[in-house]
Amino acid sequence: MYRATQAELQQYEELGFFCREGVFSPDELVELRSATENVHKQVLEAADCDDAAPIDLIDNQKFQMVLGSTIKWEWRDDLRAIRSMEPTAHLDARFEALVDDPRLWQPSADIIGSDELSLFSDKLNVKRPGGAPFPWHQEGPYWAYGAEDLEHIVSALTYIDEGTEENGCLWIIPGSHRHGALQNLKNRGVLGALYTDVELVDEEAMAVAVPAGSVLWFHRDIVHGSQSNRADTNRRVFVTAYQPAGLHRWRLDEKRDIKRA
Ligand SMILES: O=C(O)CCC(=O)C(=O)O
Repeated sequence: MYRATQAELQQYEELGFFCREGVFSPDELVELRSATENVHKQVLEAADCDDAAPIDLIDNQKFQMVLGSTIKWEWRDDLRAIRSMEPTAHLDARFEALVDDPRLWQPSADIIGSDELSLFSDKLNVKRPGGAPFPWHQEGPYWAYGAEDLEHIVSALTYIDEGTEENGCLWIIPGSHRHGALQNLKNRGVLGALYTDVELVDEEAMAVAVPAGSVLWFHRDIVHGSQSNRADTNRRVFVTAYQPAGLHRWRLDEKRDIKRA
């Protein structure tokens, strides 16, 4: 019913992505925003507890394990906010249900070429006003450490808020997935190993400016990143990555097959 069309599959192959607008209704978005803020509140409260795990500083960026999730905190000290966290769905039933939503998994199944899927990862990107940029990178080289079937993983980004250039929407380099895993940045600390040297890419970058409720599917090797949020509103995205059924989740000793209605 929500199957990927031939035109979408062709665009995915040629450009490494496709987008559908109007997948989630305004009422559903109200619930997803409430789920996001519920998760954010739980994490802040747990991180404030005396027995919270210590913060790890990697290249001056703050990481912390909270409630079974790896939290990447905002760079700015005055902005006490999550920048990104993985996994997320276990902290709110509405995200858990989203993982099994056929509007996400059916087109993903068509891209992967398998109708039985499992969840590879689920991540929440919360970009508050003033939230930090995300350097150019590819998922593939990062996932290569631990994925059981790297070639068959696809990401689906659910836009809980609209993405605009002002609020730090995603930027992608269409067609860059065709290069496979690209050279990473040298002499840029530990995290530089995860960032792509875009000097070596000829294709032009484009901003993915889309309304709230859209879903973007993209290839693991497409080069992407984002700028800071210069707007006075949030830019929140939930990212699910799917893989064939029966495989372990990203860095978890657990499998989670997709439940078909
Ligand atoms: O949401 C963003 O700003 C970019 C995040 C990103 O690139 C990612 O989650 O892989």
